[in-house]
Amino acid sequence: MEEVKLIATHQSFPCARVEWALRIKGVEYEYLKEDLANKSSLLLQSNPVHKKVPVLLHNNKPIAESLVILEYIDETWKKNPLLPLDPYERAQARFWARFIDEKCVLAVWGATVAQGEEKEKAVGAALESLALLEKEIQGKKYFGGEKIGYLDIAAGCMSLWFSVLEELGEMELLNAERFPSLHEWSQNFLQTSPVKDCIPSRESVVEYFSFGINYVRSLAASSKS
Ligand SMILES: N[C@@H](CCC(=O)N[C@@H](CS)C(=O)NCC(=O)O)C(=O)O
Repeated sequence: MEEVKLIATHQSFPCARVEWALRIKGVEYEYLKEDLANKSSLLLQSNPVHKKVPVLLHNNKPIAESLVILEYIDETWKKNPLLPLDPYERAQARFWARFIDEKCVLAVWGATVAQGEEKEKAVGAALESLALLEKEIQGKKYFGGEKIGYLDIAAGCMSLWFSVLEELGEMELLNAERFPSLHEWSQNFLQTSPVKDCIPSRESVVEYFSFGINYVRSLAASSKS
């Protein structure tokens, strides 16, 4: 009898990625809620390198890093494939997923916390990253075609989470005029199962990010004074 456990927090999009993938595959799992302010010894032992959630425990073997976990899930449970079957398309999906984590997320976070004269430049950098993704989704319902797949799951942060960052950072990024295809994708994505059944409330994400934004801004202010 196999055992699947997920160490996670509800407001985190890397954790949501793993939950969506497990649900698409129909894998039952136990949710181990982590308190990031007081990390459990299970988390510290399971992810000693980064000490971050999510961590998937499959028969007590830990796997960390959400994109790595998605590939593990896809290779372990074959039903409802997440990555495309064609090797070139698989490589492309992995390329864009890394782009989202390494460029887009950082650029949007940078634009959110930026203040004063740095704001315009930071928002410009975020828009540049998003424009590249707009080209990728044009003409498609989902990045994965007719169904959500690996890249849609990776891009899930662009739905609720980026929208909250836009609100808190007092900026408009992903609106329908500027990025019609990405905007439509985001609306479709939020309506799709299992996303709609497994997503944190907007209020809880606002609270979660507000803490981090205030912290980063206060560090920036004290380094200037
Ligand atoms: N690249 C990692 C990022 C994971 C990550 O940043 N997790 C955050 C929650 S969203 C965390 O555990 N933060 C705790 C910390 O930094 O101490 C992934 O995709 O899994």
